[in-house]
Amino acid sequence: MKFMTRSCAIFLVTALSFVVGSLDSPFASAADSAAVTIQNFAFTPNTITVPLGTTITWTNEDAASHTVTSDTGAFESGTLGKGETFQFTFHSAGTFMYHCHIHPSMMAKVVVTAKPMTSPPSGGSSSLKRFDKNNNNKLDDIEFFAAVDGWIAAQIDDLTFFKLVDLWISQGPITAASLHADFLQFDDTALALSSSETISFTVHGQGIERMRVQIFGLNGKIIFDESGAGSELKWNETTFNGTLVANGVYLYRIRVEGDAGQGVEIAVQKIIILR
Ligand SMILES: [Cu+2]
Repeated sequence: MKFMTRSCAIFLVTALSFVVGSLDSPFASAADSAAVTIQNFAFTPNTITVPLGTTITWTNEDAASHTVTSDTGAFESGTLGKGETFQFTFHSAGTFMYHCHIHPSMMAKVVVTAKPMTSPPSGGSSSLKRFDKNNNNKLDDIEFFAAVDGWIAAQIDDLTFFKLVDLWISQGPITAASLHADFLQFDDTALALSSSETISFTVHGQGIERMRVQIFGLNGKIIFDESGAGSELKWNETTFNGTLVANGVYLYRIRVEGDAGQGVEIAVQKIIILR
C-alpha cells in the first residue's frame, strides 16, 4: 500500500497557504507588524503569536551584542549591537524556535497562525454569485461543472475555484454569512498513515475541541463523515458500507470546532490513494 503522504502534504500546504493567504485581505485588520525587544539577555515577549504575513522587528536594547538565529535556519540576523534592529516577514504558518547565537541559553519562539478560511468566505461570496446562473442562491452541479471547465481553461483563478469547490460540497447558499471563529485558532492539518490502511487527520491550533472529517469522491458523493472530540480522526479507507475505496483521488474537508460551538471549515483538499 502506497500512500502519497509527501505529495499530499505538499499540496495541502500550498493550497492552504494560497487560499488562506489570499483571503487575508477581506479579514485584514491589525497592522501586520510586531516587535520583540532584546533586553537583559532575554527576548520579550518570549513567545509571540502573529498572523501569517507579519513582519517582526527585533531591537537589541542591551549593551551586549546578540543575534536572532532561527533553530532551523529560517532566519539569521547576524550580530546586533545596541540599538540595532532585525526584521523578518513570516510567510508560512508554524512555530519558529530561535535563539541567540552568542548566548545559546537565550531561547524564544514565534508562532505564526494561518487565518482560518470560512465557508463561504465573508466578502468573497458575492463574487461567486455570478456563477449562480439560475439565481437560486445555490451552486448546482451544472453550474459547478461549468466552473470546473472555466478553471481548466484558466478563466477562473485557483482561489475562486477552491471557493466554488468548498461551496459546492457544503451545499450552502452562495450568499450565506461567514462563520465566526472567535477564540478558535486553526493552524494547519497533517495527514499520516497510522497503519497500512488507516489515515489519520490531525489538526493543529488552539481552542479546538472537536473536529469533523468528510471525504468525497470526485463525483461529489460523500463516502465518509465522522465527528469526534479532540484533534485527530482516523479513516480506514472504507466507505459507509465498509468496502475499501478504490485507488484514486478523493477530496476531503475538515471542520474544527471550539468549546463554544464556533467552527471553522477548512478548504477542501485532495487526497490520493494508491495501493
Ligand atoms: Cu545574546
